[in-house]
Amino acid sequence: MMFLLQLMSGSFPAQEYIIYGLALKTSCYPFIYRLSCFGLRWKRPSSDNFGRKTIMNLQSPSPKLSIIIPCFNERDTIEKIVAAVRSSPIQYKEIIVVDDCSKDGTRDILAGTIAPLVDKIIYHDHNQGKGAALRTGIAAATGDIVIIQDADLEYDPGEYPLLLEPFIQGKADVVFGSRFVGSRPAPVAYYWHSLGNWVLTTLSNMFTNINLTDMETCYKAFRREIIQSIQIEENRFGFEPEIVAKVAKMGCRIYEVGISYYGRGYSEGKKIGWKDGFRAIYCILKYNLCR
Ligand SMILES: Nc1nc2c(ncn2[C@@H]2O[C@H](COP(=O)(O)OP(=O)(O)O)[C@@H](O)[C@H]2O)c(=O)[nH]1
Ligand SMILES: [Mg+2]
Repeated sequence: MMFLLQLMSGSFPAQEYIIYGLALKTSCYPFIYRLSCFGLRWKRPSSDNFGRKTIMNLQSPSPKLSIIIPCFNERDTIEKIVAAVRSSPIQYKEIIVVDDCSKDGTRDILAGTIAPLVDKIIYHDHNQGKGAALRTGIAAATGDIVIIQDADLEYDPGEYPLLLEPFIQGKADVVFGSRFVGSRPAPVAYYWHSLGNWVLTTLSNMFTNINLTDMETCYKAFRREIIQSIQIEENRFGFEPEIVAKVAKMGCRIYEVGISYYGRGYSEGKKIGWKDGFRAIYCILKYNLCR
């Protein structure tokens, strides 16, 4: 209001302000330029980096979905999650379980009741981490779309159609399921986990220049040729920021859809911990600035 009154009365030194503004803008340019040289991306992700042919293929109403289940000591949930994946409303699917040298009896369950229900079970001979298990599983995938499905019961395979929709419409190369958008009923989650996730997502967004709401989500789906063209370097949970940085750098068309989340506690087998949070920060810096 003061600004308008001053302007109307002629007492507002408009020219001076414009000159100050221009000077400030000009002096900022070298700083912004230096930041962009340092690896930050200021341009919008492009949509033309991938061939029209593959985009056309995915306009099929029933693409084949490869579901990769990394699994480590999940004897209480592995049968339930495989049953839920089996009965998810997707016509063509391939289920690949990668066991990362479980020691709690999960291997016996996999070899017994699970084997007839899935397409492949791959066994690691020593424990390497979720990222390493995904590297193995993704290399074996043959579907049009690849999705990651944890072996716990935190995410609902009944929601795969939500994640597939942007692919089927030919709009997306990568789709993330976000636990923080949408209006579906959801049980409350740990506050400190949510806050940690927000910090990591925000930091990742600052470097990738894409506005995700849930960088750490398990539900990440990709066109197969995209995820198979990426060399996954992180063996553990650093996979999440690594893959986000890499698909952002590739200029993939990334979509987010709201999904449900039924978080589990450490007493129920949760393995990700605070050390993984520090590793995530390191990975955000490494894969955005140093590549
Ligand atoms: N292959 C493999 N999977 C793991 C390992 N640690 C955890 N996982 C799997 O990664 C998934 C996510 O683990 P979780 O502790 O629930 O972490 P969050 O869901 O990301 O919070 C589950 O399917 C675990 O079985 C590991 O060392 N190797
Ligand atoms: Mg989990």
